[in-house]
Parts: sequence; structure tokens; C-alpha cells
Amino acid sequence: MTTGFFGDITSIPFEGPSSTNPLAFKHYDPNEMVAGKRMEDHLRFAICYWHSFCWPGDDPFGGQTFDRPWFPDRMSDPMAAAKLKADVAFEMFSALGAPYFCFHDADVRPEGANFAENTKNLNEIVDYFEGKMADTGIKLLWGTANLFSNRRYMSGAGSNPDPDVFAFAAATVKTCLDATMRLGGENYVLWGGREGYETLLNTNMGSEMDQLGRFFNLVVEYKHKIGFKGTILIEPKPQEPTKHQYDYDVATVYGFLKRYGLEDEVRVNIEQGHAILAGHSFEHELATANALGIFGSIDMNRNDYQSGWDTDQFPNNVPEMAIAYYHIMQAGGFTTGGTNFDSKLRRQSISPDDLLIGHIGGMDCCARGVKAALAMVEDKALSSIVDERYSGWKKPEADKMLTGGFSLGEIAEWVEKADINPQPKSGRQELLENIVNRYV
Ligand code: XLS
Ligand code: NI
Ligand code: NI
Repeated sequence: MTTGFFGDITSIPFEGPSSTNPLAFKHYDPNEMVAGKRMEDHLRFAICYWHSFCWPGDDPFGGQTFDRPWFPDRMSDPMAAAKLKADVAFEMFSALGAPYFCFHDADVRPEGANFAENTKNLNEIVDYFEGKMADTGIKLLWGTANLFSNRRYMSGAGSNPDPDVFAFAAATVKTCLDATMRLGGENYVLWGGREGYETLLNTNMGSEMDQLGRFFNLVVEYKHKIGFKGTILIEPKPQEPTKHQYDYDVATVYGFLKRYGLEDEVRVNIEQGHAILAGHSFEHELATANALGIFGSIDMNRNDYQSGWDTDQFPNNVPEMAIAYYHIMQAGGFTTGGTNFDSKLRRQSISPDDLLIGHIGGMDCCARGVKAALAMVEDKALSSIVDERYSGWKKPEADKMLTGGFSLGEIAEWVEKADINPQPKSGRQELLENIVNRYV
């Protein structure tokens, strides 16, 4: 028996590129084998709970636009509402054939009067999820704690000037890590929603950074204590909601991890829209994470390029996505990570099937992007040119320069004796761009 929220739609079929059915996949066939692996296993799709089932459709100038049977204006018993929401959520995950989902504690359980009540409510829903996950085979990509919505967190969580808030947040993360482990989650995400400042006039930055460094270390220590095998991920974002956030971008997060001794313990969950907010491209953030060895997972939702805001739209730019997946696949693909849609509908898209259509489009675009990426990897279409460009580093003198076998003085001697006289070579950018366009 279903809730009926999506009418009689229980499953979205794959119908291929010639289909005009809005409720069918045109490009994503989970069982299609590409480069030796099923598409489902390359992409590892996850659907987020918060935007699809909790967000009311508000914006700074207007309130709720969505009418959902489990919203407070429709149901007075919050636990019953949370369970109906879970029923609909799992119906949608199943219909789309998404292998994973992601949630914050506050998305799934009613807010209690205190910490103990929050924990009790969370555990009741985790029990409920356990049953649904067993019935459907849907798994948890990551769990996380919402340390930004409640007003207690208005000045941050781990970076709050008040140690009581630090404690409340740390205790909450403990319960969410417990829940994630119980549900077999493959990662745990820390997004520093308000770990930053509004004004430096009231901020002790050194103290806030040390607090946050300790906060992350506490999480890692606890992960090892309970034997959680998943990956701890930080999701960089430069600003919004605060003016400046300490987890600004991948490079900043790496510096932070290094300073607090966590560079081998924590990886990054990179969101396309956050990369744009930081003044980077998505592929810049992915390439940085790969170069630093901290790539973990992605939130594949785009921003509007004009709005300067985290608009969390479903992805639809296949050429950009192909390049993003190229960086992921070239480095070996996902391990514990996956493709999460931290995406929300536009507030005018009030029909239940808009939720399905948004995800279908996003999943189809990802499928096209990843196929182009995998073909480029397989053909060495770009890497052969890049490898050739750096091939000079294989000669013995170059190796000595890199590994410390040559001092500055010895390099000078060598340059003089061998009459080293470098000749500029073409960077081949247009050629490479044309090659990419052949694949997308
Ligand atoms: C907000 C973030 C958030 C994280 C999870 O901008 O993207 O949704 O993914 O807390
Ligand atoms: Ni975001
Ligand atoms: Ni996100």
C-alpha cells in the first residue's frame, strides 16, 4: 500500500533517448555497463531529504508555496507527520531507483524540548528507517546534523563563543554519528552552516578556529571509538548563511585539516554551487581535492550563475558535468562517496510529480556527463596530451631537481654545462576544447 502522494506512479522506467515520456529516463539505465561497471555503481546516486520533503518553498519575500500532507498546517501530531514524510520519501527513492539517500537529524525527526527529547525522537525515526531500508534495499550515503537552523546556533555551532552551544552541538553530532552507523551509512558529513562570522568586530577568529579544530578532532576520535568505517567529509562553502565561513573552499579546508592534524582523516564533499560561490569552477574544486588526496563525494546541484546565491537547482548543463565527472573518473571514481542531489524545486513547481521530474532530469544529465567522461578517460583523449606535456620530468636531472638530489648551485652548474635553453611549446587549449566537444 502506498501513500498515494505520487498518484499511481511507483516506478520510473528507462525508455531511451527517443522517449518523450516526462516520467521516464532517457539516458540513465542503472544496469547499463560502461567501462566495465554498471551505471548505478559509477554514479552512486543519493537523494537528499531536506529540500524534497522539508523545505516549504519559502524565499525572503514569501512563505510556504508547497502543500504537503505531512506539513504542520496539515497534521498536528509531529511524530505521525515524520513517519508519513518517511513513507513518501522512500516511495520517491524507490520510484527513481536511487540507491542512496542523505538526511540531517532535523529533517527527519520532530524538534524536541531539549537534547534528550531530540535524541529520543531521532532514534524512533531511525528504527522506522531501518524497516524501510530493509524493505526497499535503499542505503544511506551519508548522515549529518543540522547545526544551523535552530536559533541556538545563530552564532555558530563548534565556533560559537558560548561553550554550552559547542557542547550541545558536539552531543548532537554524537547522536547523529550513532544513527548513521546504525543505518550502515557510508559517510558522515560536516557542513559548517554557521561556522564563520557576520562581523569581525565581535569575533575572536583564533579562538573560533581552535574550537572548530577541536570539534572535528572529537568527531574523528569518536568515529574510531565506535568503529564507524565510513568517511568523515567536510563540505566547503565560502559564505551564506554567514558573511564568511571557515570552510571556504577545498584549499582552505585542506589548510585547516593540516593545521589540526586531520588531513589523513577527513575528506571533502564538494558541491557545484558552493564552488561557484567561492569564485571557482566545480572542476577546480575537484582537481584541487584530487591533487591533495582528499576527494570524497559530490553534491551535484548547480547555482544560477547570475544570482550569487546557493539556489540548489537540479543540474542540467551536460558539458560542464562531463568535465566534472572527468576529474572524478580520471582519479578512479567514487569509493565511499557518490552523487547526491542537494537540489530543490523552484518554489512555483508545486505539483508532486515535479519532484520526480527534477530528479529524472538530473539523473539523465549525470548519466550523459559520466558516459562522456568515461569515454574520455578510456580513450586517454586528454590525458595523453597532458602526460606528454609533463613528460620532461622523467629525465634524471628533472627528477633530481624534484626529489632534492640537486641544490640551487648544482642546478646552475647543470644549466651552464649542458647549455639548457628552453623552447616554448604550445599549450594546445583550443585543441583540447575541441576534443572535449567531440565527447559531449
Ligand atoms: C548547504 C549545504 C547543505 C549540506 C548538508 O548549503 O549544501 O545542504 O549539503 O548540510
Ligand atoms: Ni549548498
Ligand atoms: Ni550540500
